[in-house]
This record gives sequence, structure tokens and C-alpha cells, in this order.
Amino acid sequence: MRKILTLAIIHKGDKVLLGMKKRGFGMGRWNGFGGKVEGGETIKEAAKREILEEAGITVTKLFAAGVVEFEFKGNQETLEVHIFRASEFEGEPQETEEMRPQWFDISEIPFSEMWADDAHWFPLFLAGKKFQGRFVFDGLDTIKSKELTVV
Ligand code: 6U4
Repeated sequence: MRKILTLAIIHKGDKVLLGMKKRGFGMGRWNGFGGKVEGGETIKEAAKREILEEAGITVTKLFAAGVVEFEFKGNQETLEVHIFRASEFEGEPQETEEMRPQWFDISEIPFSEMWADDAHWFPLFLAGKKFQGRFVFDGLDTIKSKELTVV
């Protein structure tokens, strides 16, 4: 089974906006904003909706940055995560039930409190590259195998 998810990171100048996930999958980690694509919406529409729901801001232009697949040992499900970048938005980031947004300097991204794969693809993201990859996890913290290429 395959689940299609979105993940959006606001990158403005030398800062990125991340959110501390307060509940659900990835709780306790800093991450971009996103979630499941619902019936009847495009992946980009889902990404915009999730940013509004989780950070309270409206993104005008979203750009595809990469697609990364995740598998977890012992679990049949594949997560297909579509990663987007944005720099322009309307409104002020605000804490929601799901996320606590915070700006980070790109030299101080809190990788030790993020998904382990982020340390691999974030440098490509910050360099404005497009990428695709596949990570297999053993548990929630350990990467068992990885593939990551610039496309
Ligand atoms: P619900 O059911 O709405 O509470 P929830 O458990 O909060 O769902 P979901 O599915 O809405 O989670 O979103 C999970 C988010 O985590 C998506 O934005 C994708 C992201 N994500 C999943 N695996 C990731 C990983 N390995 N690295 C990463 N982001 C990941 O950086």
C-alpha cells in the first residue's frame, strides 16, 4: 500500500520555517508542514491546505523540490512524500493544534530533533536542487538503506 503525503518548507533568505509536530506521526520532531492528500485535490492543493491548517499562513507559489519514499522494516506501507519549497506567503505563522512554527537560521537547523533522512536531503533542498530518494527505516530512528539522487 502507498500513501501520498506532502511536506512543505518555507525558505526565506537564510532562514527556514519548521514546525514542532505536537501530535501524530513524527510527534516531537521539527519538520516541514504537510499531511495526507485527500480525494479530489491535487498534491499541490493538499500541500497548500496543510500549510494553512498547520501554520496558519497562505502560500501563493509552491515549487516542487523532491519526492522521497519511506519504508519501515516490517511494514508493507510505502510513504510517498512530495516535498515543496515556498518563499512567499501571506499572514503570520502561528501555533496550531498540530504544529508550533519557528524560524531557524540555515546554519542552525536542528537535525538531531528531526527525521534522520532530513540531514541527507536538506542540503540539496537548500541548494535549490530537485531530488528523489528512497529510505528504508529500521524503527523510527535508524536508516537501514538509502538512495538519493539529484534529478
Ligand atoms: P493525522 O492522521 O492527520 O493525525 P499525522 O499522523 O499527523 O496524520 P500526517 O500523515 O498528516 O501525520 O503527516 C505526516 C507528515 O510527516 C507529512 O508531512 C510527511 C512527513 N513525514 C513522514 N515521514 C517523514 C520522514 N521520514 N521525513 C520527513 N518528513 C516525513 O522529513
